[in-house]
Amino acid sequence: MNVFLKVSIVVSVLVSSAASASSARAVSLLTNSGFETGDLTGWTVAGNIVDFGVNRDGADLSANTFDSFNPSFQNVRSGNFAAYAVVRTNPAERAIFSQAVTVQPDTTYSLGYWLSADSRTGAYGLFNNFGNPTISVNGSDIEATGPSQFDTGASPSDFIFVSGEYTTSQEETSVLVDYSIIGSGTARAAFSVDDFTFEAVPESSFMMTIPFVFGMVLILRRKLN
Ligand SMILES: [Ca+2]
Repeated sequence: MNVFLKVSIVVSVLVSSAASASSARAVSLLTNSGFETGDLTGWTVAGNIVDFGVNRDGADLSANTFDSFNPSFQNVRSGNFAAYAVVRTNPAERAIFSQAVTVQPDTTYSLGYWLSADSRTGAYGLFNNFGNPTISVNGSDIEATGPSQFDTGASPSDFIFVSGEYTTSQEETSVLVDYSIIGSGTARAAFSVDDFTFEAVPESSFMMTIPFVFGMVLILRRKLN
């Protein structure tokens, strides 16, 4: 085996192991993030809302929603359960799902939730159409992004992701996170929410492994020469 081939093999092994390390699934720091206890264990839900809770897929949510939207049902993205909230934008009725989270200082986290609506309406608007869902940490809003609108549907693939990022201070070891659900303009609609996230953004990106790989190549070349 020539020197070039040996170096190539070492590089490809290092690159593939680095790539698999950075793609490892991050762990959510939330309790009951997907509502698989079948209830709101771990969560505080506040806001001027008429109806919220946890259900299995397909449960009828039409009791407090606008007639034109009905029938409205619970949608579940993963597992057996998801939460729902009946809300509107004007007058504002927000459902605020909150948890205290233990964090590491000086660390960047990804915060988000999956949102869906299984009802008769074709689509709902978000972000400057009918309402802006927000995520806040210790009472201050962070910038949340997601699709500007989404289609209604009964499938797990009909959920859209609303998310933002937060970097803790040098001293921060605990934060209070509020995920606010809002939507549908002036009429009450039922929204399903599942798989809330609060997880560290991986630091070891592929780009950061490149200097390490080239350093190893230089060392190997010297040894092999
Ligand atoms: Ca779930």
